[in-house]
Amino acid sequence: MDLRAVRGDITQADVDVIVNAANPGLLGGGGVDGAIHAAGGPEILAECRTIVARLPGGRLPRGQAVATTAGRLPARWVVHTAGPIWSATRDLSPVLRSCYSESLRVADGLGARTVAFPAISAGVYGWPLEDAARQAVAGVRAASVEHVREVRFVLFSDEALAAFEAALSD
Ligand code: AR6
Repeated sequence: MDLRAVRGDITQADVDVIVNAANPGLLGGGGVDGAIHAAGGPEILAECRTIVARLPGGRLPRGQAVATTAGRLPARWVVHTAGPIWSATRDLSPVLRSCYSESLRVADGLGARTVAFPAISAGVYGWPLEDAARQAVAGVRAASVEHVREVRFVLFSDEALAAFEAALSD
């Protein structure tokens, strides 16, 4: 797998799968989640509603991932994952790494060759950027895939890009 980091808006990424930093309710929100639903259109939310209705308790456990159509986006599918909320007292990093490895497992199962990730949990969920980047790279490297050949981290700021570039060169 080729791993790279770029600055950009993930809704515009020309890849097979974009990953959404969603929440367990899967019904949209702010940040990258809001941007994906706004750009992709109502088909994505409709599919999320169907999926969530079938999940135990109506929630996607944090660290797991599910796929929907990408609606009007250039990507073919959106894989939705719910990251952990940053905790200064509990180490939830296995859950954050799982977001990446599980999303890749789901994308690979669809036959995706190219996958774009945002910095999961590094916005509203408050995860410190440098560590979020390290966990992201570790989570991707831990995944075993058959089809995926490129993973692109699409970062929304120069600061996030620098953090991911540093994590990739470690
Ligand atoms: N493209 C790429 N990255 C983006 C974009 C974009 N268009 N927009 C924002 N980011 P966040 P979280 C970056 O808050 O921390 C939502 O309400 C952003 O700068 O979107 O996992 C969900 O519904 C940051 O670096 O996700 C959940 O409730 C990164 O994406 C909650 O927020 C992640 O920030 C999830 O919080």
